[in-house]
Amino acid sequence: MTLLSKIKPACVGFVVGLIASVASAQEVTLRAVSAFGLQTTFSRDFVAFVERVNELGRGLVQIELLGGPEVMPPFEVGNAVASGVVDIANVTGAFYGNRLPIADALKLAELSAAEMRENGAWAFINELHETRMNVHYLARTGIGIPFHIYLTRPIERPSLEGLRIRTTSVYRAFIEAMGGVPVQTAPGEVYTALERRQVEGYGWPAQGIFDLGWHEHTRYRVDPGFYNVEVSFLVNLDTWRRLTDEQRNFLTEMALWAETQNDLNPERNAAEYARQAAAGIETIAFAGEDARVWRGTAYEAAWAEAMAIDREVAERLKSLISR
Ligand code: 173
Repeated sequence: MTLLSKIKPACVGFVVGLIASVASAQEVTLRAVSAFGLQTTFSRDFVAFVERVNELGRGLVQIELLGGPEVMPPFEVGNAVASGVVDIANVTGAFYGNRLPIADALKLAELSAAEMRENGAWAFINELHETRMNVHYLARTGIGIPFHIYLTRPIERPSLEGLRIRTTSVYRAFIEAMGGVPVQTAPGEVYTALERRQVEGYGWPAQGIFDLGWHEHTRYRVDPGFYNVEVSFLVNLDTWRRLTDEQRNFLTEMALWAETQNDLNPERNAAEYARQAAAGIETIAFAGEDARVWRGTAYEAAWAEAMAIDREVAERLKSLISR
């Protein structure tokens, strides 16, 4: 053993102890980004969370929200929070498939956030994020909001044969199973893709199509919706470990508060559907067997994709997040 390797552990212990004691005495400021525009629907719960943290966390934890897609491309946000370029992020699994492909399957959850925390699903999801992506899984929002396919031309039956549909990993397997052609874009590119007629439709949740003006180019929404929106708060794991117990507990408490916002989603969905109807967007409402095929195919295609990504993890996830 060299002299250096003998003294190093002692030094590291001393320095770590020093940082921890400083941290306990000082307020820490976390740098945050959102994968969605700060003025738009899927940043709303995160912005409210940040405001609450900054109000109630004085002297303990503050969050500096740097911005949305104008400061970082949405598909880069996972890399940034995993590597510690930022400390905390508001992002969806579909945007960090490069880091943790199975995270896209979180859209298949049928339970409330509280139920998932209770039955071990949250612990498993957190373990996947901590061990495979170096992030702590802090909160899940979007539960209670289904996804839909929106179109510029009508369909008569549950088929997307020959249609180019804007996608992310959320809708890709479903669109393909329905005979459509998926075209991947970030949300910021949907308007232009519609305007230039590069796509005849797009996948998006029940809420938010007015945020970036897409209603101007949307004629139809297909019902029923499918899956459950998943937008989560991730904390860089090294940052998380450097915090004191008090800081971690406080952030967890704030995360639980953020998850109570999910209860507002049925009401928010209803308001959004009414607004779509008022804007002249017609509903193509499949019923009976057609509805069963539409929704059933969405779930079958997505679970098959999850099983192909990682069968063992997908099976366990399925048992934990299904009703
Ligand atoms: O961009 C998307 O359509 C997408 O994947 C998504 C996921 C969660 C919320 C909103 C959009």
